[in-house]
Amino acid sequence: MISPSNGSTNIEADAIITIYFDEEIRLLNNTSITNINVDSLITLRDTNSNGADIAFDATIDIHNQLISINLNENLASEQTVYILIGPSVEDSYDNATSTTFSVFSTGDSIPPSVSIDAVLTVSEGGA
Ligand SMILES: [Ca+2]
Ligand SMILES: [Ca+2]
Repeated sequence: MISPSNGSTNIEADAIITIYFDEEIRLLNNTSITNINVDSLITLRDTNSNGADIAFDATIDIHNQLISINLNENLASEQTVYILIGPSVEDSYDNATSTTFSVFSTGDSIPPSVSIDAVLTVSEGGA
């Protein structure tokens, strides 16, 4: 289960993305997931699966159930983000997960710009 969920909007620019599993997970070859190798399990891109990579550092909790993805930089205003975790992890009974993805977007964090139009009024008449 990925948070923000697929289709979410108005996500904070500095959001921490999480992927939660309802049981302990490990790599398919039965080795443990670490704060180092967890990074390679996750695809995080701008806009869609073909977008530019978004830099992050992921960690996994001591229960091996919650992956937290810390973004190196805040997301942009109204940015669309694509995150995917492939069928690369399994539970302790060798049941591999299926591919899970989420596409969400950040809110508008840019204040409205103000423009003032000066209207030149020409007064008629005069001396
Ligand atoms: Ca296995
Ligand atoms: Ca990491």
